[in-house]
Amino acid sequence: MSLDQETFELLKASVQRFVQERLVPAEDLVEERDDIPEDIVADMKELGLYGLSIPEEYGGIGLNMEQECQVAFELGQTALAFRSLVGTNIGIGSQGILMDGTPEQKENYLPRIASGDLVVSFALTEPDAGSDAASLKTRAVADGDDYVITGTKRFITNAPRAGAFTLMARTGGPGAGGISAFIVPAGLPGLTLGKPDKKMGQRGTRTCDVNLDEVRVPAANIIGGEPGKGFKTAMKVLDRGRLHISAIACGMAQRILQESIAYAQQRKQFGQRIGDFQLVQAMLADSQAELLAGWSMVQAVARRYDAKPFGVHDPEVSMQASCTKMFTTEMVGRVADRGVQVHGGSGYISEFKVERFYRDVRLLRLYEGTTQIQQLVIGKHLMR
Ligand code: COS
Repeated sequence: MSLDQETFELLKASVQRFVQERLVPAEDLVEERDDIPEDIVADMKELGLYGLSIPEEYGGIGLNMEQECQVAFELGQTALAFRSLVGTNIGIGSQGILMDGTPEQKENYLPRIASGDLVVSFALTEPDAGSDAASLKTRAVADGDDYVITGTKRFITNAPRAGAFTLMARTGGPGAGGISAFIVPAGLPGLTLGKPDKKMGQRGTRTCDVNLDEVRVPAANIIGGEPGKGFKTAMKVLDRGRLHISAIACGMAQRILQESIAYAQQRKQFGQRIGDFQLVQAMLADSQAELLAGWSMVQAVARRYDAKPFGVHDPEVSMQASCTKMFTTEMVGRVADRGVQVHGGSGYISEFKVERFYRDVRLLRLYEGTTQIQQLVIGKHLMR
């Protein structure tokens, strides 16, 4: 699956324009309101952003991973809340259904996910199960043709907007083999949302707990129809998500570098532009070189991802996706830190965008697997 090159270039150019002309000017409003204005949500739907990765037969745009990363790079160049809004439909919320869903589940959900009429969230993390995802406690107990689900899911991105959740729950014994992935529609009796999380950054991104108190879900909503496969589905989804996040990290590094260069070009000290001082140039040079390294990794690994059969676990590609997520998200942290440094005292003042981006990028090293989890995936693969 991929979009032909000519159409893809047109799409990329319109996303670039949209980011620069529509999203960048709205950044302060999003920061202030901690929400994305509905007219922008509507424009994002109109542009097809919710359906970037969904095949054309289900009404999406049908990008392959390499193309998705290029678009994600563009979306990464503005407040990360905009990307987050569409991110779960493009990635972690939808891909389990696309990879492992039954034909009926795909027909039923993917067209609405692609159009953005249905927002779908990914619910894996729990109060006591984060990095150790296989230890999750949410229970799904078989009862006739249904399962009755009880538990709490934590930090669920887009939960307040979600119409459905790709939700992992335990149908069997302990460990990974006892986990199943369910499609859980929002609004079922017993499903309630916690209060909005107050976060360090990424204002405008909505996250909260999802509480399930004996929520009755048809057995037909198990992704793929067969219990016990949910952990693998979640891991495959995260492999893909980790590449997407890597592209976002590179986009944001590009934006911070641009902000830093612009500042270094206009700010004068000791009678000249600070960018003419070699110590400032060294910071810019380090950021540029690391960004190039990270972006080269993303593109190379995304191509390898596309070369394997879709939805099939290739441990080598998983390991490379972890390398890429580890490197790029740590890289953007360093780029943001240098960005603040180049801005001097102004970098600590919220009027300048780098102050906000510095906080925003901190999350990239945490979600979809911390840096330490990526190290474990890489290390375990090397020691097989
Ligand atoms: N794709 C498909 N299957 C995978 C996989 C992948 N990327 N990684 C592991 N598996 C399979 C394994 O092959 C194994 O299958 P078998 O039992 O048939 O051999 C099964 O899943 C269990 O794997 P493993 O034993 O490696 O699981 P662990 O419990 O050791 O967990 C980590 C592995 C730590 C890597 C996993 O729990 C993880 O990624 N944690 C972080 C979770 C995360 O990113 N959370 C963020 C929440 S979303 S914002």
